[in-house]
Amino acid sequence: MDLQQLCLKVNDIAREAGNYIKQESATFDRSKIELKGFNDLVSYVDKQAEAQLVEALRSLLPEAGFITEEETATERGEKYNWIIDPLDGTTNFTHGLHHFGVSIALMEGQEIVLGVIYAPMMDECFYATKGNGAYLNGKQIKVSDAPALKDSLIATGFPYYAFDLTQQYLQVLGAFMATSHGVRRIGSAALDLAYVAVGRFEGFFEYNLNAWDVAAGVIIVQEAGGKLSKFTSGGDYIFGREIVASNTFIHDEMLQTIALHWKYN
Ligand code: 2AM
Ligand code: CA
Repeated sequence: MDLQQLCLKVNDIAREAGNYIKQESATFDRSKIELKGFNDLVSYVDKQAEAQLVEALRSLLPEAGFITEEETATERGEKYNWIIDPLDGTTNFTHGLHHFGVSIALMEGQEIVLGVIYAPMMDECFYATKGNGAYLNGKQIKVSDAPALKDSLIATGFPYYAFDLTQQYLQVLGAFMATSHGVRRIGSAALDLAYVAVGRFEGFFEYNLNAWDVAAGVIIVQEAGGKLSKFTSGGDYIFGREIVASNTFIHDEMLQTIALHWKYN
């Protein structure tokens, strides 16, 4: 299979789902929100977009299985699995904010080999395949070359459940505020990672994430020259529920800043 050709087809599939979400955003009202759990929002738009993606990806690569946020498809593939978040940034979407996107990754064995993130309101499609670089709308992208945390803009996500860790999270946040250009919280982990890849942010950290929030972003950051880990170095940052992404140069400083206040029980 030619991964790069496959990736261009996945670009089209992500754009199609993204355009559906964009179209729905014009008329969406909040009475259509359903709750999957506390603070866990979903709507018919998430579900419909996911159903479209699953159908299109299934005909593209019939032997692949699925790990998806809305669980439209749950069968696992022997070699290949798609990891999909049809709408990352649902809270933004439901409030009329434009930062949301479609996130699609392909995992071969345990390794991500393809990632596509499409932000329909900005018409930005970020994508990468293993060993072939990272791209935004057809142009190759690279992480920022800022050498130090003091020259960096850092992205994060606030805790929205498991609030027992909020106090130590806020201490880490305070430490980044005091040592960087500033901290941003845009509400889509997939776009946070894409923005590290394209050099808008130098770093990103968040805990309590799912594989579908980060899988596509991970390979896009890697292929753009960035670095990934858990809050301590290494680890399974795809299924491990916490992630640090950086332009590489500030990675150690980020881990040191987190380690000042982050305690595991
Ligand atoms: P989602 O929109 O697909 O659920 C940002 O903090 C990340 O956490 C996003 O990728 C978002 O993915 C996820 N998330 C889930 N519920 C959230 C909530 N209530 N508030 C903020 N982020 C949430
Ligand atoms: Ca989602």
